[in-house]
Parts: sequence; C-alpha cells; structure tokens
Amino acid sequence: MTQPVFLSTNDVRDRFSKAMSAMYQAEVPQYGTLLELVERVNQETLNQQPELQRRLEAQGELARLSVERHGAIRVGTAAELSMLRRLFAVMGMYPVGYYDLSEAGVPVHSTAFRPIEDDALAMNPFRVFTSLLRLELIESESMRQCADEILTKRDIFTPEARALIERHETQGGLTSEETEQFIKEALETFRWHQDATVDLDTYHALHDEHRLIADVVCFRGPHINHLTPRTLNIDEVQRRMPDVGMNPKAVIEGPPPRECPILLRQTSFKALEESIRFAGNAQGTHTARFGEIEQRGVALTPKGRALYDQLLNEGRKQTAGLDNEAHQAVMKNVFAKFPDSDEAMRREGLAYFHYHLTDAGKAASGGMEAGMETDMDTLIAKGLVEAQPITYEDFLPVSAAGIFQSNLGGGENEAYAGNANRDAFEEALGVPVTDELSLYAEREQASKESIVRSLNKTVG
Ligand code: OOG
Ligand code: NI
Repeated sequence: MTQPVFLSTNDVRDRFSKAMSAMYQAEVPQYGTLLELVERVNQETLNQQPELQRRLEAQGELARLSVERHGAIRVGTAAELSMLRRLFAVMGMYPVGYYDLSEAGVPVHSTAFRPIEDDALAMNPFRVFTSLLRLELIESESMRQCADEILTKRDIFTPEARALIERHETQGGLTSEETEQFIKEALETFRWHQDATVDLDTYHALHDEHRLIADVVCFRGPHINHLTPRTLNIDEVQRRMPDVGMNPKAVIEGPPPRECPILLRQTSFKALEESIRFAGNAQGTHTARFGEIEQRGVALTPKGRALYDQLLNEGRKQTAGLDNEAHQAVMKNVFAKFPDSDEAMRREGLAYFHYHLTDAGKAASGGMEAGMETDMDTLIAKGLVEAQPITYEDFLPVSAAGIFQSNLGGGENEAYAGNANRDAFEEALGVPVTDELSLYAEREQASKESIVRSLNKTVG
C-alpha cells in the first residue's frame, strides 16, 4: 500500500489564511479596499527607498509581505478555546504569549496562535489573536448565568471539522484533498452570521454589561472581527484612509515613527454598524467588525521592553485628547531616549538580532583554530559577521486595548483590572502558552551558535 502524502502544516496555513482573507473580503468589502491601499503604499515605499527594499529582501521579509496578516476572534468557553488550539495546530499555529486585557477594562484574556519556527514564519506568519471571555468577571450573577447557559448550548465547529482535526492528529497530517475539506469546514467557525441566537432583549441586557459580552455570547460562532495586513508606512496609510472612504481611529497606537522601527504600530478603521435579525424576528444592529493595519519592527529584549513601557507611559500622560499629528510629535520627543539605530540597540541589549556570516565570514569558515574569537562584536568589527534585526511577531496589550476600546465605544470597566490569571487561561487552553521572549532569545542564540560552528568547522 502506498503511504498517503501529507501537506506540510505551512502549506495548510498558507492556503487557510488566503481562504480566510477571501472570505473576509467578500463579507467586508472595505477590507479589500484596505488591502489595495496597503499594497499601493508598500510598493511606493519600496520604490522610494531602495535601501529598505534591499534590507527587507536580505532579511527574507519581502517575500512574506503580501501574505502577511493577522486576525482576531473571541470565544466563550474553555472547550471552545481548547478545540481551537487543536484546529490551529493543523496549520502549524501554536499559542504564544499571555495577554491580560482586564487591565484595560475588557473582560477577556488572550493568546496569539502563530507559527514558531524561522522557516514557518518566513513562509507565512499568519497569526490569530484569540480571546477568551471571562464570565467570572461579570458582576451580575443573573447575567453570568444567562451567558453561561447560552454558551454551553452552542457548538462552533462543524462535525466534519472536528473529524478532520482528529484525523490530522491520528494520521499525523492531512492530504491535499483533506486539506481542502478542512479549510472549507474550518472557515464555517469564523463566518459572520446575520442572525443572532438570542432575542433583542437578551442582547441588550448582555450588551449593557459590556459590548464584548454580547459579541461573544449572542452569535453562533466567533466571527473573525478583523484582518490586518502589514504596511511599510503606517503614517501614509492612515493619512490616505479617508480618501478611500474609511474613517480611521484617532491615533496610531504604539511607538512613534522612527528610523529603525520597534515592536508594532497599529491603527484601524472604525467598526461597522451591521444589521442583525434577532430571535423572534426583531431587527437590530451589532457593531463588531473593522479593518486594521500594522507596521512591524524589531523585537525587544526585556530591557528594551521595560524602556519602551516606561516611555509609553510617560508619553500617555501628555497625549490625552491630542490629534494624531500632535500625539506622534509628543511621542517622538519622549522616545528620543530610545536609541534609534540597529547598532545602538544591539550594543545596549535592547533588541534581538539574527547573526549571520558575511561573504568574508563565509570565506574564512572552517579556517579558524579551535577556541578562536566567538565574541560577536569582535567578529562584526572584523567584517566577518552581520546582525539583522529579528522582526516582532507578537502583539502589544496596550495597543490591543486601544483597538478594543475604539471599537467598543470606550467600553472600559475599571472593575475588571488587576485580574491576570494565566493559570486559568492555560487550564482552559489545555497547554501552557509559550513565552514569546524566550522564542526570540532562542533564535538569537541559535544564530550565534551556528556562526561559531561554521567558523570552527575543521576543514576537509
Ligand atoms: C483583538 C484586539 C487585539 C491587535 O491587533 O492588537 C488585536 C480583538 O479586538 O478581538 O487584534
Ligand atoms: Ni488586530
């Protein structure tokens, strides 16, 4: 008997992310418009900055640019979250990071399902920010019960999706044909539903507790609420959004514009008010879905992140109520304390880098004596090694909170704050989440070790 040929999880993810993008474009035409705008600005940016183009190409960032995006969903129960973990594993996506959104007044905690390995990230880094509703934070006992009853009744997965996830787990992969079926079935989980599962009164009651509770509880599934392409110039896309009929949120979240981008800058167009048919045939509306864009920079070490957090907090005290231009100007001032060159960030241990051999380094490979110089600074000074910034692949809770709030109409509830509970999240998920910082540190360390190995390799 011939062995079935399985697709790589990278191929499954690549196909799924494209199918998801096509579905969301059909559901929210403005997302298609946003993709076109981002594509245009990216192309212009590359044309204007050949040096940037060269650098992105060398880092393997250019090839993935046009497929790169993240999505976001919100689920209601532990069973839903752990099944999603198994679904995303079919696509080579694993839970990375714990985000406590209660800090920002939103009753959820979250993780990002994403690929982890260098080659997987290089091919298609599709990520899904996934939040779990925290019923225990809902103040009203009767609302808590009502939400719980509704949630336990629904199944957000089709029977075929469940069967294919199991097949992937038992046979160790899916064939091309099974993958096509899997994508079709899995997409059902993320589809928008114009009909709610509850009547209008229940919707309003849950909505009054928090808009996000209604969004999670009242529908058949966790509709994808936005998809986010990666831009090379977020300021320009934000500036042009009104020209294509979009209403951008007031300010770009995250660090200010810089020569050497760090972490993540994000902005979105405001969520759409969409008409919904409620049980009992009442018409109403629900506001949940939007479009977002992001610009990614280098991943920061704990030291760099601490400096970022400190400066962001400093900046936030001075930016309340400012328009985007003034906001960015203040932030730029505050962030003057954050070195703005790759070399300075590297030397001060603020960011993560991938080390690789230059042509001279390759020529010298194998010719070095054992016990030779292994210090990267020295090897860089000798022209044998180059350092490239490692792109940040994760999210920023404070930006996420800003996005949540601008889309939920300022629905902040301070009573939720101070309630991080990573243990409860991991118990619901069924596995521990991977620490994102350790992943960057490992990738940096592995690149150093590989250099030392190549240079020390005995010839012949
Ligand atoms: C998720 C918000 C977080 C981001 O880009 O930070 C997010 C949500 O609204 O469900 O997507
Ligand atoms: Ni997002």
